[in-house]
Amino acid sequence: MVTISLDGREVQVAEGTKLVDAAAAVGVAIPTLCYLKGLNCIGSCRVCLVEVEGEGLVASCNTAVREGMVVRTATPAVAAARRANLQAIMDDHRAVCATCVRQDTCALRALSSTFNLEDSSQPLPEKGAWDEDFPLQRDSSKCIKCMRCVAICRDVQHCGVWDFTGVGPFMKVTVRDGLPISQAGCALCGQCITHCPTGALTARDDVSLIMEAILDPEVMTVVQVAPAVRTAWGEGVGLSHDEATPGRLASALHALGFDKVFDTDFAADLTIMEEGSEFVEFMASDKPRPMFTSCCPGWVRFAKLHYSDVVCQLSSAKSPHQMLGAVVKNTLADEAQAAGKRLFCVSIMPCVAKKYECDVPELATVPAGEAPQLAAETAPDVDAVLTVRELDRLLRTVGVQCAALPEVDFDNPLGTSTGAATIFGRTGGVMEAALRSAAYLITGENPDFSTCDTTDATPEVPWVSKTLTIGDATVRIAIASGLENTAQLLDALERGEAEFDFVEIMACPGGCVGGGGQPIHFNREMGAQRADILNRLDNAAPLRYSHENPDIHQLYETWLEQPLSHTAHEWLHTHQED
Ligand code: HC1
Ligand code: SF4
Repeated sequence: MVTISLDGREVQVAEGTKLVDAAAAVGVAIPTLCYLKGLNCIGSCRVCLVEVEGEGLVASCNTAVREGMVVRTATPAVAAARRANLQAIMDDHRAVCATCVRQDTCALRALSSTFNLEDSSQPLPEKGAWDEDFPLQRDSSKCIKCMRCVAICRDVQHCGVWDFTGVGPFMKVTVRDGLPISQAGCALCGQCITHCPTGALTARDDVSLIMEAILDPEVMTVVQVAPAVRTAWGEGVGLSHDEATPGRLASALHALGFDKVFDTDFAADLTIMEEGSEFVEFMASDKPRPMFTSCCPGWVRFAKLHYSDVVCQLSSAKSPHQMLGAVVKNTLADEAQAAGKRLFCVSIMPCVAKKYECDVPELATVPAGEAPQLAAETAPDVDAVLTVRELDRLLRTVGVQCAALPEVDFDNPLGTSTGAATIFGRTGGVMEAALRSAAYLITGENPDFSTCDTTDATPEVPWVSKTLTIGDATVRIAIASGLENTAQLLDALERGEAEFDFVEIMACPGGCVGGGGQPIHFNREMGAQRADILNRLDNAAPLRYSHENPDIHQLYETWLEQPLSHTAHEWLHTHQED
């Protein structure tokens, strides 16, 4: 341990601790913009300046404690220097706060009022050219060159999409090698968006598409919400985690005017039936190990762009929201037609890559005579995807008083789900849900929950692994979240240093609870808090095994026969060659 004096207090912290963290440990919050603990400690914005006796002003994010250091964080000289640095940043930022989607979560805006900054007297930078159809949007005129996107994309997500050119005042953050963003290897995880301190990086806004559909009397709008949405949607509309229940979320979606409000959790149970059955067949085959989960589109896109050799080992099961879209388009077509309407499916997702996934051609249901209800030869299962941030903005725009809403059930028959489905939204959850049902399929008995427990999976470790005995079978599993962790796991598999039968990958650290479409916080504990909510919902659920969902049985009886049937393949599995 090292002892320093901080604002006259004696503070003891571990060797190597940065001054900014030593101060935080005793409740002294030093303002920062470019800093990301353990990731981006470059001292470039110089907003975190503090005074060190004998040294003058230093950036507290890249200065480690030394024995006997005397540090002052709150003096007029420190404040004046921080303000001057902030003003220089503001002078080069197109501060159009009134219309910026990040106005409530912009770190620069929050500091600008604290430090009483002035509007820039210089010509505002121009917004650079960008592909407006791409789900990830960038406005370079709002970039403050903090390099957080560069660090997160390179070091946590293994994609290295962002780079910079020039130095000093001429420095610019760019897409690597001057490539168009669509060709730069972006997995669309959205982590650069949630780690950007300003409005420079955002997700494509699709709210107007949904408003048009809701207002069109000839459209039957169907909405579904992902597992991880229920943990976070209240954050952007002023509800506590306790107030923001799934029942109030269903109510809020009705208040927005959606005709049917379904739950992606239903389809997560369906995914387990299909993927669990696929896994049981896979275990009896001599196919190359492992089989990878395929429900995370950021991971699937990453595999296609960066590790194409493993694409053939992905489960062919579509992701739950695509499955639900296919079920809706096939089973509600007659009802919509009788009402003289066309179906429009909307998914509310904690994810940016889902905006891309719903446009992937090989995920569309191909009727080929099997599904004559569909008017078109091929039609998207899901017509539009909104992030949780867009949902929250829509609720605020429409003026839905969420706190006053009653709690209601999701509509049926596509609204019933089990606890197994709920935990899809955190790292390890898909694996755990699949094992609960795969064990039943193999042994005819439900396994003990502790056998399948994956709550030790965290974003911090490259992967967690276990070897389970299920009946006569030995099953080696691994779980990774975050794409750098994923890359390390794939490299170990490639080198023969690890061997598994079934691997779950989630692109975002911690899984969908930390998704790139979730409300933005600079509190890195938030992902774990949201995961706890999912675990609590699972523990409290009356049904906790996907194969016990009665409405899933009904769906098979009425439409699909059994898992992996011909119709199940038509509706619920990808039709890709690669
Ligand atoms: Fe996910 Fe999924 S768990 S991918 O992480 O398989 O986004 O929540 O919706 O579809 O169910 C995201 C979450 C989500 C799908 C499910
Ligand atoms: Fe990198 Fe993910 Fe951002 Fe794409 S979305 S640039 S992969 S951090």
